[in-house]
Amino acid sequence: MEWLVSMPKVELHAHLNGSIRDSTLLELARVLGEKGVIVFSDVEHVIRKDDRSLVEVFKLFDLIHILTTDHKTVTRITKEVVEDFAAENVVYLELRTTPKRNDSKGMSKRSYMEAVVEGLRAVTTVDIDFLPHKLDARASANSSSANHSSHETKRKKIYVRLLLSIDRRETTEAAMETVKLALEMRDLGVVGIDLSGNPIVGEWRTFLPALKFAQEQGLYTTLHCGEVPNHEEIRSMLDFQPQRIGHACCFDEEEWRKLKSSKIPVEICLTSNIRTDTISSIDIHHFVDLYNVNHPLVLCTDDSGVFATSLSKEYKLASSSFGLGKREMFELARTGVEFIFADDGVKQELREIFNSAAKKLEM
Ligand code: 6MZ
Repeated sequence: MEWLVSMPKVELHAHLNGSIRDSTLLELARVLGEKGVIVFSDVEHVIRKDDRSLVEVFKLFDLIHILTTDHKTVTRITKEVVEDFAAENVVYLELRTTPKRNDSKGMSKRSYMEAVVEGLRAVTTVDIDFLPHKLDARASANSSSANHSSHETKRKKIYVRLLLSIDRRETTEAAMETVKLALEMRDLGVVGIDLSGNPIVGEWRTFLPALKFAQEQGLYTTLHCGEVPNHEEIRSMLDFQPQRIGHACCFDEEEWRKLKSSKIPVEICLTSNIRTDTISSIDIHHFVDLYNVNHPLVLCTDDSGVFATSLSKEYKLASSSFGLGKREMFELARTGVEFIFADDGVKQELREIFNSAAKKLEM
């Protein structure tokens, strides 16, 4: 396990509000309990529980959102989540979150995202690079992204890019607002759009106009696809040709064929799929089939807080369940670099990080 922690890794499917430390959630719940907003004893066991159905997971997210949706807390959890990923040698993190409007807190989708960016700026345990490289170097002074400074100080460094999530509960207009916000925030490290939320809620045609617009404007897109067996939707999503998809659990034969010929990379979240019973047992997980045919895939955590996991644990689970050795694990992590949504400069720097780690770890 230690070896898997020390190995560099890329995380491409992590929801901000799903990745919060339990200790932070409990602290926030206690404070709201004292204020009489919630009853602490009612929510404590919900937070501590780590085995939930897919339906229960979305109820938990509603609770988490009550605890976290104010600007200060959004900033805090962003900082903590990035630092937690960096602590286990995630060298590139694509963090996704749903911009939220909350009138009672004076929060707009934009101010929510500004609080997220504040959180990135507040990261202290590692150097963080979150601004696109083509920008004026002066603008990225805050991000400690200057290469030489990280070499000189030999501090750990993490690249972070943001994806804005459209929640399946949203209307076409709300989805469009998120895409426009993503476009406005490109120079703050927003690289793409995700479609997520309760898979039994909402219809593909509601989100399509916003997703099409995102694609036309050159934003990358990734879709939660096939968390439930909605075959019409799965086929429409594959036809849409997103740059990546998440999960791909409930595909039929025809959909597997379509996916494999499309070469669309799949974000695989093993623990999440097992815990939510989307896949009944790890030994029948589609990871094996995709891995064996060399389909592009990347191991991810989904919601490391909600499912009590970490990226190293996901690699450990894959290694022990599917009999993969160190070299295979390292190569799996390394190929993830090819599916990131950041610019080629970042890709190249990550390739170099993996090359030098390969030497150090004698791969
Ligand atoms: C679908 C999921 C998810 O955006 O508030 N989310 N959507 N399937 C999943 N698999 C279990 N896990 C998380 O983070 C929480 C939100 O991410 C989506 C849900 O919309 C959830 O409310 P943010 O930071």
